[in-house]
Amino acid sequence: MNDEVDKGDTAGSPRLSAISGIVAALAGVSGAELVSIIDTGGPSPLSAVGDVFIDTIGVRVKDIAVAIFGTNHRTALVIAMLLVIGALGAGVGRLHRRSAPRARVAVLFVAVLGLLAFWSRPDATWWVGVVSIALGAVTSVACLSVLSQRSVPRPPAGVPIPGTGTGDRRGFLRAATTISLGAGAALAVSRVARSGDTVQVATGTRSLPRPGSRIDIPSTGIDTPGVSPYITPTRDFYRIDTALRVPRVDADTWELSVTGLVERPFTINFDELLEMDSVSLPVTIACVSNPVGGDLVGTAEWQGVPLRALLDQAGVSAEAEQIVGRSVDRFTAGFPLAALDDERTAIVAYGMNGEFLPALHGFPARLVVSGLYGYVSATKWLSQIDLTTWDGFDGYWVPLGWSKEGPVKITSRIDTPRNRVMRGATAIGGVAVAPSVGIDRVEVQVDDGEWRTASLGRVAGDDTWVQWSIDWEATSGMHWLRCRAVDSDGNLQVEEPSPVAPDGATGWHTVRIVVD
Ligand SMILES: Nc1nc2c(c(=O)[nH]1)N[C@H]1C(S)=C(S)[C@@H](COP(=O)(O)O)O[C@H]1N2
Ligand SMILES: [Mo]
Repeated sequence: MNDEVDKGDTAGSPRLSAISGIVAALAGVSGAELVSIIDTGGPSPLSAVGDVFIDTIGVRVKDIAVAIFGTNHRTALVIAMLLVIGALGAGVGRLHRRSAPRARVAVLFVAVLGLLAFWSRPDATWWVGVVSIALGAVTSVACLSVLSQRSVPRPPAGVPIPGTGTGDRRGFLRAATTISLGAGAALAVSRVARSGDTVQVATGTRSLPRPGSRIDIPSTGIDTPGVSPYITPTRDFYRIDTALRVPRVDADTWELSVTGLVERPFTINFDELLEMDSVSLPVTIACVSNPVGGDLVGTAEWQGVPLRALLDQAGVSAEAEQIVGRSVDRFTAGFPLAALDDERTAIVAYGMNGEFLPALHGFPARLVVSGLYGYVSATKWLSQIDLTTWDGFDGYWVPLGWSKEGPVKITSRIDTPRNRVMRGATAIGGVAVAPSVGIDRVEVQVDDGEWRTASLGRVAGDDTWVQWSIDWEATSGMHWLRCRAVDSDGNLQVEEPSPVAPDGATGWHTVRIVVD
């Protein structure tokens, strides 16, 4: 079992060298991540590299990630980065086996690249990058030499001493495990130190103003267990964005400007926005990446200023055709000005479910537009509303192959049952979405049976999804349940399945249920 170690190879086996390299790389990266928390307001080395990747080569990240992971491209990116770090580490480890100085040069090279990425971030403090990445590199080199010492078997001194190889392997394993655990702990600490970024926001002494008009949340009358609540609690609300690190915007210095094809461009600060007449109402928003039956959709009670009011204040020019939202993190999303013609709900929101927006959902302000997918409309960390012609600008996702217009498609989802139920009287239930139009009815089919019409919950208006439920006398065995919705204009949800790209998935949600 000690074949490799005992081959008389004085430099340790290639496999152990590669492992040493991977462990040393992880130690270096987590060391750098840990040190960088001296400035939680700035980037971490890993997030900086990820951001650079997204800004430059990562143009297809969303497509790839949707293909591999379904929806979450940030997870995909982090996993990809870890794989790359591991591969680089393995390479450096093997290089170290032949030449320790060369391995050190390789580490230095990677560190310099990391530093350049770090410095390229607008909110980076230059010396934090130097200190954290230098310490990370030193950690990595130190771990490399510790591990390589332990991966070299003692030279056979005439008579092989039984167990020697094992002892070496044990020493190596112990060191590698200790370092890996330390690296894991360092990563965990740095994540915790930065986790405040994702929820806390400094709202100063401000409190949410009283909305000038409010649409109250009805009691929907659907209490079927397992059906999604009408209002999605903020902590359960889906999150999609390209931000590896959630922008932390200072409410005291934040400004929103309305620019472009307007007669009177202007800029307001947070307090001025809060002073404007506001509305509060529930609106469902959805992600274009939501697969059939998926949960990248939610309904919150949004409070904010109608986009119309801000546009009227600026005086939209006749040539304007597109409203582009720009974010402090350079994300952009654009939709037709004509989308507002039918009094569609479109607000610059600063409140979500009775509180200021959490950082994750766009503090201090974001756009919420009923009936348009988030990628063309729902700009978080909003800093600018820019009016242009339709051809004058393409939002972030458009050049990446996503449709320029993104109306939300009619969808319906079975929330319950999802796997097994007991035989007898039960209920099938879920939600259906056609925001800004509204749902007329939801129909349910069991196996090849008749389509039956479900009862619908009460809604606050056409801007939200609707809960639905229908009784079912479940008989033993396996069953297929399907649902489909019809919107208030009489359009039936599309049966033909299509993928999320380029403009949203279609197909009737079907679940297989085992009845005991
Ligand atoms: N600044 C910024 N805003 C953004 C995005 C983004 O990547 N960056 N993603 C959009 C997309 S694709 C969606 S679906 C919604 C999601 O909003 P939520 O995370 O609050 O659910 O935000 C939109 N606003
Ligand atoms: Mo999205």
